[in-house]
Amino acid sequence: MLDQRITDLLNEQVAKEFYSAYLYLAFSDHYEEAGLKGYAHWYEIQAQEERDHALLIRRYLHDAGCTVTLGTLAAPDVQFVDNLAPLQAGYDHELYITASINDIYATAVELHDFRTMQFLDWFVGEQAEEEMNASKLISDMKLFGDSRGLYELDREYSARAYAAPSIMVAP
Ligand code: OFO
Repeated sequence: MLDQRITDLLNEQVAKEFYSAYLYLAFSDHYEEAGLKGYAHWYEIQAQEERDHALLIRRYLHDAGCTVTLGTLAAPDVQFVDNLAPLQAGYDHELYITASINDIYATAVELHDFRTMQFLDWFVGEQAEEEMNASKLISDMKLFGDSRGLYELDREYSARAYAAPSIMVAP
């Protein structure tokens, strides 16, 4: 069993990860409707990854003998003024998720919950990667986002392949 504080924070994180998936699906819808199918695809894959993160935490809670409590998801705000806006919102969202993971980690340190610290190590690395990816999406669009460049970037993002998280055990 885990400390109730950790259990509560991890349950909240499950909802945040599912919300991330929901948010990125909204981004995907925006790009689909704007005719940018590569970006739409990229965010569909990102939504899959976020769902995986939620499931990993859910599995960790179950395996630790804790109760899983699913929270309520809000509808994402999808009023984007241009094609750059979702990318900027995505970067801000990743910073928020990183802070959330760090808060759980800090609580685990305080409680000497080494098991949860070890579990969260993968998420710490994943957040670093996701912040970097989100930042690159922005700089690429700013640098190359004229009509021809945007066409090429869209083609590039259409090639993203889904890969399950390395710590996810195949069913
Ligand atoms: Fe769940 O990885 Fe980012 O948000």
